[in-house]
Amino acid sequence: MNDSCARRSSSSSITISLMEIPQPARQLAADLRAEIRKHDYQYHVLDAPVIPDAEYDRLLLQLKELEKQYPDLVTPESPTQRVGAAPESGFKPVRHERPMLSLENAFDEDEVIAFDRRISERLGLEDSISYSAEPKLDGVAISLLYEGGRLIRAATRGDGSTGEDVTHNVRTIKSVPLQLAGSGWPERLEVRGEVYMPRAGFEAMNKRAAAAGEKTFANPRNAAAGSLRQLDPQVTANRPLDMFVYGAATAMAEQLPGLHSEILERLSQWGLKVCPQSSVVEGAAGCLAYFRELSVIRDELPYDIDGIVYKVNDLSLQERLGRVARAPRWDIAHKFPAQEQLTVVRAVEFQVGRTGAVTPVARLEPVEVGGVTVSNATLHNFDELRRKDVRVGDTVIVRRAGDVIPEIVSVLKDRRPADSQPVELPGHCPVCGSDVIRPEGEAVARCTGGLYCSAQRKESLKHFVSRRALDIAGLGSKLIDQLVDTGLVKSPGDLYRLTKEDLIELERMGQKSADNIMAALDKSRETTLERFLYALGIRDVGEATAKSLARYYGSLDRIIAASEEDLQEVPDVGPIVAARIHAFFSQPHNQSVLKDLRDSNTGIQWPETAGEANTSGEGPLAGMTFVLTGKLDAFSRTEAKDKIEALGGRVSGSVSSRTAFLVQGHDPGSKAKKAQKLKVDVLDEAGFIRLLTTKHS
Ligand code: D41
Repeated sequence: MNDSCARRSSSSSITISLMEIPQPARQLAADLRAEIRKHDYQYHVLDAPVIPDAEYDRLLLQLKELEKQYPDLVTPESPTQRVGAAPESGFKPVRHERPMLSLENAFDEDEVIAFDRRISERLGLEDSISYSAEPKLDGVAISLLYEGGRLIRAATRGDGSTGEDVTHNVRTIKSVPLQLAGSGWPERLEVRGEVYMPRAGFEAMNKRAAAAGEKTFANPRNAAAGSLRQLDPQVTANRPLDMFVYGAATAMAEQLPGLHSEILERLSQWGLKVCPQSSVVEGAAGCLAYFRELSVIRDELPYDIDGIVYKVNDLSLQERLGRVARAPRWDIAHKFPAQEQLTVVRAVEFQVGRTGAVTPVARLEPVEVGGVTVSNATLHNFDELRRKDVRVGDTVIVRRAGDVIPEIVSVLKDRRPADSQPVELPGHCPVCGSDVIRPEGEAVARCTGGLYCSAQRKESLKHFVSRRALDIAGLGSKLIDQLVDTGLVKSPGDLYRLTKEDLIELERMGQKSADNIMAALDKSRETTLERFLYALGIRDVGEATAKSLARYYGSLDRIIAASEEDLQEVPDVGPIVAARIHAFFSQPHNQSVLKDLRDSNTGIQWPETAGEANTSGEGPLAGMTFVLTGKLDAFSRTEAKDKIEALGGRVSGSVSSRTAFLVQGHDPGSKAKKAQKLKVDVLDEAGFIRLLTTKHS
């Protein structure tokens, strides 16, 4: 297509402006557009990009520059023109040239068989009928109008006769060609399809919205509809929309093939995106086999579908069948069992997980959702419970998708009992009675019971015995459950008081396994401080932090005695982790578990050392702690740290009264303020370099 012929809207004289644009520039613009269109098609329609994104961006930029230089070169179909201005008068009504018909539904196999039989009888055909079977996308039905291969209008279905003009928004969908590819399209072509939002894009978008405190969408369908209803196309352009087309119509029907499946193929050749799962099947049996096949892979598809549409493939047969009221006789939508159902909340309970996270769970009046009985639904965390405002007695919509835990989508507020009360977060753990705390700014509430809380105990024990902790081979997850359920083990110390006789009593436990476990327990008694610390399962104390703590203090008693401020001297321990460690050792329950592990005859031991904190290193900066903040010109953070350590000094992550110097670069953070408050000496970069060089010599 020659783009220079495409100018229709400019009021200036075409002859003059064409003369102003040198032929090579026009040619370059045409070439760039063809190239970009090809890559748009590869990327957005075929999902198979052939060039890196950066290369694509370069092509687009080149075209933009060219169009800036020669504004008359710009055409509405140029790939640079997807995002335009908002329509001044909102969404104008559009009368469809041919009504957008609706689909009849079939809810089970018998209805599909009856549909097929009706068609055969009506047509008086003995042979089985060929159908085009296509996934039924759960999105928004849209009509695209192409004139001379150019997209001139996009409209919603509306009531089927009149929809809304959403051209400005549909143009932003990259898989919708502004200009058809190839050749042979009818002069005026109407294409119909479904605009949808792929699940991954939907989830990412909702996550961002939730993080920004904005409204989230209940499902991809609502998100797609909401995105198309934006006045500002810039907003729509940032929404991950996509479109599959499923049909075409034109005044000159002879310009299109005679089979629906061939029309889909033709649309695909013209650069439109057709659902790749569409397939031609024979008779009712073929339809049902296809339906079962798709049911199996449904959850793996990147988009939501709510059923399968079967269409008589032969257009001349479609014609003979005609339609009833607003629905054709030649197609039917076979719906999947609903993924959402209404039910009533019996209770809201709180479950305690491994790290003490207290999670609200709704106990529901059992209801069948998509073939599975559901009686519990997660509410994720307390914020979510509050946002959805789920109360006991509420009628709610529950959704079950794939294997994920069913969740509550929303509450039907108008069915709420008059005396209902909002659910409160329990102040004490429902399992062990310890305080439940919910730090400001955190969504998760936690039981502070630690190793004492029986709900956390099993999981904590599993962590305690795990390979990177005390490494007690043979004590698997099932065994720990049994040991806790039988009451044989209540805390880690109990593990070391187990006898072979205790173990033999357990299910599926032979002599040999029991011997092996006893040996593994014995072996684990000789450990290291760092493994032991890690095994305690203190929140945010992973292997690396455990190692730092062990190396810095060298002894468990010194760690227990350390103040929050002291703990921040440990490399890589900031205020939050320091507070966690301190809180852990302050809990009476944890103290008694530790006392048990150390005092009674568990026999656990590890070598202790004086610890780096107490050994004055060698070198001119020995005993001095530095804190780095802001950006230095001459060194990276790591280089600065290496230099300090080479001279015997230490680098800490946070400022305390024990900090010798704060080294301050550009754009310092909150550490500078804290240093000022604590009257810690501050060195700028020049001062720091001077210190390094004078101490060095
Ligand atoms: O995927 C869909 N949602 C879908 C919708 C589809 N694959 N095919 C469809 N075919 C039609 C006819 C046969 C009437 C052209 C449809 C729809 N209609 C449709 N979508 C919304 C209303 C009607």
